[in-house]
Amino acid sequence: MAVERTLSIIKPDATRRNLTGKINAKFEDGGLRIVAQKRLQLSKAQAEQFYGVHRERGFFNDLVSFMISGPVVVQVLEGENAILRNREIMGATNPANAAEGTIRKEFAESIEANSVHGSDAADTAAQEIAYFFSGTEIVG
Ligand code: DGI
Repeated sequence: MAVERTLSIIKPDATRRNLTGKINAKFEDGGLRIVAQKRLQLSKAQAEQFYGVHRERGFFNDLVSFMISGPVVVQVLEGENAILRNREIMGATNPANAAEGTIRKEFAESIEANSVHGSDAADTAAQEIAYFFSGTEIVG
């Protein structure tokens, strides 16, 4: 299996409740290594660009407002099969459907305030990592 990198975001609902450490423990216990990390306040333009694929969806404005409602922690996670592995650790988008032991099952408040983002494929992972990090900020 290939070693991959994926982009993770700890969302404002989780930073507000001081859950960064508990969420990071889920990643590390799940076999992923945090090889870059920084805490940011996203601008409206950044959030709109990041979630641009959802621009036509009815929830887009609410999603952008939520993502700028407080600080986020953006991260690069590295490990074997990291993109899929992170999606497993996160759990389903809607916490009502998330499996036991996943971040979203334990911590998410709703389908929107669902505590974490994780890239869904190799091409989006590469784009999303480059959006937030320069090469020298990632130390494997
Ligand atoms: O990759 P995911 O975060 O699991 O899910 P996604 O790419 O389908 O959607 C991105 C985010 O958009 C998701 O984490 C929360 C929000 N979202 C998705 N579907 C809905 C939604 N928000 C609302 N309010 N309603 C939805 O149906």
